[in-house]
Amino acid sequence: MSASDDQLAARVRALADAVEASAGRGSAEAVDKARAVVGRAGERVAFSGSYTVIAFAGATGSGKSSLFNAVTGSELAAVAVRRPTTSKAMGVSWGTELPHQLLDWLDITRRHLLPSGPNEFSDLVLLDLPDHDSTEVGHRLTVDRLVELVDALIWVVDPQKYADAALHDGYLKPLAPYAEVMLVVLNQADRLPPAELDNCLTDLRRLLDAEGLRATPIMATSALRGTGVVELREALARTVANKQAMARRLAADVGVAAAALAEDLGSQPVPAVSRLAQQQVIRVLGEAAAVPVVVQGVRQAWRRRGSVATGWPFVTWVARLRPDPLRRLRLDLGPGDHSPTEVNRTSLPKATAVQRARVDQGLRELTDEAAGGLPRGWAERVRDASRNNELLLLDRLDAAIAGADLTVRRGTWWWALFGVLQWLLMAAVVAGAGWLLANPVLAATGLPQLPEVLWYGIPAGTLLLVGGVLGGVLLAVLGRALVEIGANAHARAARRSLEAAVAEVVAEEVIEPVQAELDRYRRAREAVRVALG
Ligand SMILES: Nc1nc2c(ncn2[C@@H]2O[C@H](COP(=O)(O)OP(=O)(O)OP(=O)(O)O)[C@@H](O)[C@H]2O)c(=O)[nH]1
Ligand SMILES: [Mg+2]
Repeated sequence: MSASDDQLAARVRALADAVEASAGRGSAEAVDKARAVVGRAGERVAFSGSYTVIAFAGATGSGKSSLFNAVTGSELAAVAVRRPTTSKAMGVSWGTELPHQLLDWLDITRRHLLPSGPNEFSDLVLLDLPDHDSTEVGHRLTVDRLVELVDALIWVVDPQKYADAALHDGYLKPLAPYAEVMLVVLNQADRLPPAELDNCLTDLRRLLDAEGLRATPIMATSALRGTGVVELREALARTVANKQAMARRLAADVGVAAAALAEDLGSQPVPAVSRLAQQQVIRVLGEAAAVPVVVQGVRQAWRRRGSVATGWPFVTWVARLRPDPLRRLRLDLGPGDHSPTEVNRTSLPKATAVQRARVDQGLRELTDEAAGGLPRGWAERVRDASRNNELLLLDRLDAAIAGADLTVRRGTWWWALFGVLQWLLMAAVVAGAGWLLANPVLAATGLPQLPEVLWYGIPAGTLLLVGGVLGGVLLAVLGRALVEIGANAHARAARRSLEAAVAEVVAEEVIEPVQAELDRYRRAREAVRVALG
């Protein structure tokens, strides 16, 4: 295998990749054509890549069959004055065995093996085609089908019809990418005086050049007189010997298909999902999924639990009566608390219509950005990728939030310390009050008074009572302030972890599918670039 064969194989593979990536997204026509080229290339190489298939094509009566006979030195092709004469394609080959598989693939049923001899061409399958401008539709269909399959084409024209629009607009112009594997033969040269023949050839050359067929050689022949037949045989022999016709033809096929795909894919920069749009979606989804409610719940729960733990015991019983905000939202579960069979539903408020509309808009903005400038089929897929599971999205968010570790349950170590101090201070209050009440009670019952104990010049009972109350209240105030700081810190942490949970869901459900589609588009673009060669 030569380097150019390797390169062709790489281009065919790239075209196959582009087809695969574009399936269901790109223009169905361009994708189907490219797929057909990939299939054809594989088959053509498989069915005897060593042969070169060359066909005589042209208008009826131009002399295709006559030239075919002249070149092959046979009378196999029917030549006649009535038009059209050839109605079925015919193929010949030289040597000991016909390349039946190749001829089957070409669907040529009329086939002949020519004996080795002076007119022999090895590794050539030569075809005589029906006319392309026939009144018979079947003829044109045969020509169109085989024009797609053969490796090289010899267009036979005559002095009357060499400029016919049917040939130039219908075939030559659209086949410009195949200029290198075509040859135009002006037959019936014997009908023109030499000067006119030159004019005719000049005019033909000009026409072809204008049609992008500069690379297509022209020559004059007369099948009747045998003029130019030797040169035509030499041209055929060269084409066969250099073994490039098939590869060139396939390369041109790949180029044409890739160009159509490239046009369909466009050349604008591949869009991307911006951070801003992503953050916007995370924010509105977070709101719709009640993240602020949970954050506030965490703050309140911390506050409530902290003040119960550190507050003045005489009043904390009131706080105990208030419902716990997180428990009300059924969020007071550490990660270990989820039993696997239990559907982990929270009792968060459902998204309001306004919140849902914002989510919708956020998603739309994100996808508009990601689909911006993409061809329609691709843009639709990007939209599908991000929007096909909105309900699922909210459900997953709910579960993610319920699953987030809010770390409120555990409280903090100094709460216990404050709690112990509060109980000690309360004990002091009780002891002080008891002491102060004891003497009047003892006096009334006639029992001896307790001895007066002075601490810092103040009666101990008074000091215990007042100190206990003041200490308790001050400790409660201090605890309150510290709890508030903790509540805010925990609310912030909860917001972070909830937003991370939302971001993860957004990444999995929205960004990754959209990104996958954009990556696929990029892959298609890159593959087409390689296929273009
Ligand atoms: N004067 C002259 N007549 C030719 C030449 N080549 C072919 N003819 C005649 O032109 C007529 C048509 O020739 P064919 O070879 O049957 O033409 P064709 O292109 O195969 O035609 P279809 O099979 O109908 O498409 C026949 O009468 C040939 O004898 C030539 O070089 N000079
Ligand atoms: Mg014919």
